[in-house]
Amino acid sequence: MTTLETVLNGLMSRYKERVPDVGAIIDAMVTEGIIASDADIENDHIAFRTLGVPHLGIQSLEKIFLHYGYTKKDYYDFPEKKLDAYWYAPPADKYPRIFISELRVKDLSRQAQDIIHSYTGEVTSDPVDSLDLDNGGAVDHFLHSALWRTPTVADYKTLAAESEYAAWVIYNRYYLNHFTVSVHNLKPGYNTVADFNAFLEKKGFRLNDSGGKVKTSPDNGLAQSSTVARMISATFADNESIEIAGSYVEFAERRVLPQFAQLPASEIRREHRREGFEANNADKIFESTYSAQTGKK
Ligand code: OOG
Ligand code: NI
Repeated sequence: MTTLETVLNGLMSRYKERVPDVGAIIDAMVTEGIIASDADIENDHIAFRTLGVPHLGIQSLEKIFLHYGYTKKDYYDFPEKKLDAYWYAPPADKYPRIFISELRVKDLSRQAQDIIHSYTGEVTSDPVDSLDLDNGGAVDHFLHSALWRTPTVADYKTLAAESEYAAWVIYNRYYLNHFTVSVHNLKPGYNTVADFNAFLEKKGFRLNDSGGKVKTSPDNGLAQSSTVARMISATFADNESIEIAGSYVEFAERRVLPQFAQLPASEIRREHRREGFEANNADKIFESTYSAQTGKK
């Protein structure tokens, strides 16, 4: 196994343990006869959230994946949510793309900034710089260990009132935010996001409906949907426990580009389909962990 595979497998196994919908969706796909096993699922991309503070944020986390051969691609701006994001193309088609976002902490209120800095101030140098990136076990451990003390419920709630993204990261850190089932190579009846959504809802999964259940790019090339993150019981400082949003699952359909429309289906590969992401789709997908979605009945 390559170092990258060790790191990706580690991310997926913790994520599966924490997000019951992952196993439940895979099981439903097997039962429905869509796939034979989870090995048949193409992972379109995985996503991380970060805080834009000294020594952390995108500039720190991205070093891990750049080291494994990922290439930094387009920038996306989310003015209302105060986020920056980039996507990264993998070194080979068998690996997922990566989407990393970052909160513009400087744009928050003084109070929210002070809360965030009281935690992230414990990090006094870039932790990725002292990691041996060729040691997959060490990187896996890093991605799943605390960089700052466990937050208090009060701080979590104050942050959530201003930025649900900030609250999510202060507790969940680099836990995988989602993985993404690529639907366009599945069998007919399931190979569009609209059809796959119908299957998911029939099986009882709840979809994020912010901006509609199917989010489509203006060029019509990229359609996405996502489940609503389930609430998980989280232990905070002083052993206080409350329910907070965990992670979710996303679904993506990358349509064949117009210039390749004449290619026979058997010749269609990744490079013939719509690449990258779409800020308007992403803006709504972020809300899969927001209370407006998780709190809906
Ligand atoms: C990421 C939301 C955006 C996409 O594919 O556009 C996204 C997040 O919730 O952190 O995943
Ligand atoms: Ni995504």
